[in-house]
Amino acid sequence: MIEKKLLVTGGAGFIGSNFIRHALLSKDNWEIVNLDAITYAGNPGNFDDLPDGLKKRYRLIHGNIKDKSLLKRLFDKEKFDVVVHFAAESHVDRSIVGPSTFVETNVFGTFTLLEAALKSWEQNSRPDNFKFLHISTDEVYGSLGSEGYFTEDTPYDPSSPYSASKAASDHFANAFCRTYGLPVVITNCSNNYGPYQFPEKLIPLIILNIMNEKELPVYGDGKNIRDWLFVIDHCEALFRVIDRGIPGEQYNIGGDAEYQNIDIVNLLCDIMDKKLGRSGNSRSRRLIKFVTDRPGHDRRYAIDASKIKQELGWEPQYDFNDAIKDTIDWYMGHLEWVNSVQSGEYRKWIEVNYNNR
Ligand code: NAD
Ligand code: TDX
Repeated sequence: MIEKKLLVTGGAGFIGSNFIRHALLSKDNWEIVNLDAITYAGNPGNFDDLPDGLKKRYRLIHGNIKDKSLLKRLFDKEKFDVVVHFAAESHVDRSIVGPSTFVETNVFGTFTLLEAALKSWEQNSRPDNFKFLHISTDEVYGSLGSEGYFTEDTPYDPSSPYSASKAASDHFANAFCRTYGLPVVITNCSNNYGPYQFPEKLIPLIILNIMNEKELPVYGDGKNIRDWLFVIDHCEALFRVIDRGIPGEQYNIGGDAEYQNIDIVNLLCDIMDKKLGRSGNSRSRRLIKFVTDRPGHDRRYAIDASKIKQELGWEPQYDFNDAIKDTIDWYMGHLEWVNSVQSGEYRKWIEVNYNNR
């Protein structure tokens, strides 16, 4: 019997499709409707290999979170228990080249979705079990120096148009909770890695460039630090928040796995060289190229995840050194997926972002 009906937005993207896949496999009483605009980052085929039995509890609706009348029809027809809002423009470099879509999708889109959810929640007599889960990022907190961690009380201080748009959407999500009582929970997660990540992001980009013996672009001095979390650990944290998260609360999620970018790139080179039989002069480290830094590049992110650990009992299960090897294997074993996402649009982006660095 279906116990929860979820509206997942952006479920054809990296984290959303891992979330849906993991939910269909491990929560047999959840039904999922995926609303996704299928931008360059969305791949409806990410679920093709799932057994038909699981896919009976899944539907894709190709549509935009900015489409007010579509949202009204959807919320009127379906009685969702939970909204999990992933849909966003998510790449910092793209937000530097073209910030306006980030405002449109991340700010206006989130606002439109919040309004539709609020109307539906009120029309259905404000059901107690309803929850709106807004997926945000640690980037809203800005940059850390060499010490300290982001807690839920760290003031927002976004640096890029991407993080500014996510911060604005978090403020609207909070405001809908405080002003109208909509049961909103916000999560702020650190950098994810794993299967199905669009190869504009550091880890899949470097894996594919190593495979194809292309330059490995490292921004600035390569010493910027990110706190990496395997995507399934993020999904498990979100399951806890759906089950037990308190409306009005915010939860930081992170992997306690801080690495400098250059160390990640070196590690990927070394692991892959063993697989590809490269040594001596053909070692992949020869491909590393330090390029012009990203403007406004945050130096360090590091999450203090003690609140979600203590209050909701979540702990990351995947060790970075193991899960990064599985991630490499996934990309090397899914070249068809890789080819399908490296469309003309992708090649255009690589040219725009890297040609004059
Ligand atoms: P992604 O870019 O891989 O996927 C985004 C998805 O949203 C795509 O399927 C795209 O088609 C869809 N989408 C974009 N605009 C839309 C619109 N207007 N209407 C409907 N669908 C639309 O992103 P991701 O990396 O999976 O990130 C998902 C969420 O998690 C984002 O909100 C992001 O800010 C947040 N987040 C990401 C990370 C990370 O490391 N990737 C870390 C923390 C938080
Ligand atoms: O070619 C590159 N070279 C490079 O040195 C790219 C693409 C990135 N980098 C650096 C920039 C960052 O310091 O690597 C680090 C990671 O970069 P990204 O993969 O672009 O991620 P980041 O900017 O940290 O943001 C990611 O984590 C937080 C996601 O893209 C966001 O959606 C999420 O909110």
